[in-house]
Amino acid sequence: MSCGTPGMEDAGCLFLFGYNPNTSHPLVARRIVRAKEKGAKIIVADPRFIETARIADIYMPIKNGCNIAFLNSFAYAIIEQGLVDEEFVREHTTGYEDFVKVVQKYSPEATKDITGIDPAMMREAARMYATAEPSSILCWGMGVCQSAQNVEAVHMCAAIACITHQIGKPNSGLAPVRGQNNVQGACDMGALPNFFPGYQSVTDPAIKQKFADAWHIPVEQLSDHVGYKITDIGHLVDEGKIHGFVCMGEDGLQTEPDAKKLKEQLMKLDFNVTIDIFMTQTAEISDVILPATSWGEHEGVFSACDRTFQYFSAAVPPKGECRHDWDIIADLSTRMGHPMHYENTKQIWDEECRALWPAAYGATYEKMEGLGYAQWPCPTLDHPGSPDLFLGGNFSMPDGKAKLMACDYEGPTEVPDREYPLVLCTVREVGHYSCRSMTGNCRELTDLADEPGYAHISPKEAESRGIKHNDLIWAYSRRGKIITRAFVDDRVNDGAVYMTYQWWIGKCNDLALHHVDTRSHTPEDKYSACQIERIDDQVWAEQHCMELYMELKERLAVAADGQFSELADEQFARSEQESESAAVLN
Ligand SMILES: Nc1nc2c(c(=O)[nH]1)N[C@H]1C(S)=C(S)[C@@H](COP(=O)(O)OP(=O)(O)OC[C@H]3O[C@@H](n4cnc5c(=O)[nH]c(N)nc54)[C@H](O)[C@@H]3O)O[C@H]1N2
Ligand SMILES: Nc1nc2c(c(=O)[nH]1)N[C@H]1C(S)=C(S)[C@@H](COP(=O)(O)OP(=O)(O)OC[C@H]3O[C@@H](n4cnc5c(=O)[nH]c(N)nc54)[C@H](O)[C@@H]3O)O[C@H]1N2
Ligand SMILES: [Mo]
Repeated sequence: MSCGTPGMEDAGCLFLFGYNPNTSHPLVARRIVRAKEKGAKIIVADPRFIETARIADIYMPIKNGCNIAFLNSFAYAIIEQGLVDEEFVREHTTGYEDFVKVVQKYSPEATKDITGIDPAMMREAARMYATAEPSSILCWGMGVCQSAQNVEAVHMCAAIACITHQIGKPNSGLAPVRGQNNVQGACDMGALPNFFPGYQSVTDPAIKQKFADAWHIPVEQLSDHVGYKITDIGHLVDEGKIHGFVCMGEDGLQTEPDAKKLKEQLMKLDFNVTIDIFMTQTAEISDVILPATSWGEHEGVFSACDRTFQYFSAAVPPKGECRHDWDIIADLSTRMGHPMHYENTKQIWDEECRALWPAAYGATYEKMEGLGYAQWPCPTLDHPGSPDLFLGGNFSMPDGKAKLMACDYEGPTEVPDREYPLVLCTVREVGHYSCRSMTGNCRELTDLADEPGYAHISPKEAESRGIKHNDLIWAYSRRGKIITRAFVDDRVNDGAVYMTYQWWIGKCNDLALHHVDTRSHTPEDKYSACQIERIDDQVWAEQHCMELYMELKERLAVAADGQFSELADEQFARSEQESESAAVLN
């Protein structure tokens, strides 16, 4: 993000494009409510009437899969109404003429059928965003990232902020409000195929030398090609390019699209290791499971989406054979011939992060403990951290200018047809989390919502199929067929089915298309074609659903027992006793 999350409260306009904070990030949602209370304008563009739409000044009911057409048209409406900050464009950007050449084909009238947006509303929204004082923030989420032309849509969002000068000043710019509590941290620390920690390229010779020196190894030992991406694992196994796989904190058989096919592919691996805190479907088919500690059992640093490092400490000691992730990695490395020894996370932070990444050098444990956080860039020990990036229009391209980019609209990959007439759009819900290994193992949460989960459909789609609210239904696509429960919902558009990817029985990833973009290799989870159908015998369906659920739970329990060694049993008993006596002492 170019701004800090707290600063969102002080913007003049927040534009939410494919982002549903009330469900996904309640704390950010709260900031948005406060911004509204302080007088900010809110624009929401989403195919669903999401909760924030209720407090929006303009709600734009876009059609699924329209992003590039919408953004081009939004930019068109900015240019057409004379809302471009020409001086800022001249001084701080390049590529404006080429940008206009693309965008000028997308008048609100020309895109109306693709976006579903009335031209007058498009112009009004463009005015509201471009003219807001003191700043506007364009927020996006998975509605952008999990669509076709996702990288291009991000380029467009950046360009729109630049041409209106709604970036480069406090509390402005771009807020790709990232997913998990530490997805930003994983990227910061180099858990990406092309970067060392701090976004330093694995193919840059000088950078390689720096890391080789720090790790006391000859530079030749560092691979000079970019690694594979998670969404490529399946087909690379098929192609014989991958034989072994270590999977840390991911349950691909629940969360990757076309999950059935992925299972067949992972079964072909010669060797498969899972490092997790629960028995998952992916762990179940692994040769080895290394049990890790959970957030309450370890300490470390999380980076929030706005580049804020936050130190957190352990609440309880680990149980049984569970070890910290960092300790597992260090041990694996040592056993594979590169000794790695750390005493604690502070040592890792100082040696692997601060010493090697200039923008994090000033973010010491002491500072995080004192202030509670440090926000990068934080280059020196006395630096307070940086809530805002690009102040004064200083961008990170070599010439210091932002490069404006636009492209033509291509549309989604698998469009509805007669056989599969509905758009399958997969999203989140507030009560359960991602692969549901954590929330699905929590009784209070499963009491609130449980298998097989829900498919949200409009009253019209329900009625035309004789489906009633809460009925069990079939949902199917070219890739699979599952049972789920109908949620008849007047907040969703006709022609689409919204499923959350949490459910193990109502698993939408058995239906979703595996298609990734060429740059980031992110799956197009927001759009594929499907059909739904009523089930006449609801009593049978309830029974069938329950059987499938019990069978899966039983299988996972058996798999977990098989992994639990006698040694662990003993240690577990001991640590139970210890924590009981610790509790008594406390
Ligand atoms: N309770 C809970 N919270 C979570 C998670 C969870 O599983 N449970 N997961 C976390 C993770 S990993 C992430 S990444 C974040 C994601 O959080 P969000 O980005 O909010 O994710 P989604 O709900 O998947 O999608 C956002 C919105 O995109 C809209 N959308 C669908 N199609 C389109 C389209 O074509 N164009 C546009 N512009 N919008 C479209 C959807 O209707 C939806 O409202 O949430 C995090 N928070
Ligand atoms: N159809 C569809 N599919 C999607 C999405 C979608 O919108 N639609 N969203 C995608 C997105 S944005 C994301 S981020 C992914 C998320 O998908 P996943 O990453 O697969 O799911 P999570 O539930 O976040 O967590 C993965 C695993 O980490 C384990 N875990 C938790 N804490 C720790 C720990 O401290 N150490 C270790 N080693 N393991 C731990 C959990 O038990 C869990 O099994 O799903 C993606 N899949
Ligand atoms: Mo995510």
